[in-house]
Amino acid sequence: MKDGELEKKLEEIVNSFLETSKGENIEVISHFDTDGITSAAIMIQALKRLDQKFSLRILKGLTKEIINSLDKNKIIFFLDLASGSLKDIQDRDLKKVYIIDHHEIDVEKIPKNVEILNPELTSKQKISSSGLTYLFCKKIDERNKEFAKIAILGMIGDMLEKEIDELNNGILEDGEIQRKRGLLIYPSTRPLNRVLEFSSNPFISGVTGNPKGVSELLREANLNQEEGKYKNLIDLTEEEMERLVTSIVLRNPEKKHQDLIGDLFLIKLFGKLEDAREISAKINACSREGRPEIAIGFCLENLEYKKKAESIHTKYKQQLISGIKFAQEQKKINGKGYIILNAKDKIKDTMIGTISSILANSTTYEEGTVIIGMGYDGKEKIKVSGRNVGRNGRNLKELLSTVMESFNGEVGGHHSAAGCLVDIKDEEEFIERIKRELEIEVIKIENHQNL
Ligand SMILES: [Mn+2]
Repeated sequence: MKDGELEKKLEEIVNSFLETSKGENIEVISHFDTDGITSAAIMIQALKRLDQKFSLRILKGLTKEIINSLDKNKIIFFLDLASGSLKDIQDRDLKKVYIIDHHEIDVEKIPKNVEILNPELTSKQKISSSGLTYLFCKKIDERNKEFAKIAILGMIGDMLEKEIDELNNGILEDGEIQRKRGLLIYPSTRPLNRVLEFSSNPFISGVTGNPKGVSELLREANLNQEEGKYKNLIDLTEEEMERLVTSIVLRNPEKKHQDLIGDLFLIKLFGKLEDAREISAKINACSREGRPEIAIGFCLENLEYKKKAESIHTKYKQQLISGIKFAQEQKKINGKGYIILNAKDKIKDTMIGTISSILANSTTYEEGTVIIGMGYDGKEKIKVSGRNVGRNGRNLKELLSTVMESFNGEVGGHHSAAGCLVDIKDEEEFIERIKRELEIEVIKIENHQNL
């Protein structure tokens, strides 16, 4: 590893942990996305190997209330979260806390009793929590090398796969991962027609969710069935791959050729080579459906959980495709520089953020357009997701915060992707307020350009 400082910290924290944890109860608390799930899966297997007593909790987010309910007699091990909650952790005065994370840190001084492994403190190197957890566990016991492939899934889940080489610590070799250049559509291990039909990222107009469109595209690319079956993406020759990419670019003129091509990673799971992006999406789907324990069991290569994870993922993909179709056909509020899609109960609240992102990534709207998606949560709230088309756009976190001053609810997210929860009773008023705000913004930008 290049970064000596991070390496030193790693050594320190491993030694501290081994000394402090013997015979103690450990509570592992991790984040519910793919990076958090894979971090937890690696950690609990390493703890089992140490014969360590532990419990595991997976959270959507870490709140002050949760921190204040933590057991003061346990050693708490946070993964992929907690860097932004150090103040609250200090106030709780816990026995001993370990944190492995890569998010921003909220205090200048690390509280006593807290040991933290986070590149933000040292090299600022881009690495997932799963990668850090892997390095931690490998330092504890060389045999934990077997979890390298799980660490790769977390890198991919956090879209850090371009940094894998930077890690330079043999993580790909450790995990016996195969890499191949190709079209970034997954799963590359399944027949082409199926993969294209369910491709949401990239979203291919006229092809995603449309079997007839899929056949047309494949015919155009001169890719034909062999013995009644299309080839798997991974098995295409370079030339065939090239023709396929060209046909896709023709349908999405704004997508650049190089954005569609990248590294495909194949990992061996349950004794079979699988596309790492597909596995990562599967883990994510389980968590988003509120079943993180299935995602964990799947990462531990438990066959029973594999079946459950697959059925959740299949359902999730179908919902996603029908959500996309709905979003395309549904009448939207079309303002100047913005689109509001109020899906009501037609798109689930857990799906509305993803669908808004897909709309923002499709080539339907001009750069700078704001996409606002709204979906009911089945209780009394509406989940609102804001996304910018392209890299330049308005600050959506600020925009939603301004609108939400008139309602009750918190805003989360950042510049180009933000969201909030609104009471259903405020639906109409919220739409009016946000329209007004979006229009003011346009006027401001236009004035600015006139100057
Ligand atoms: Mn992460």
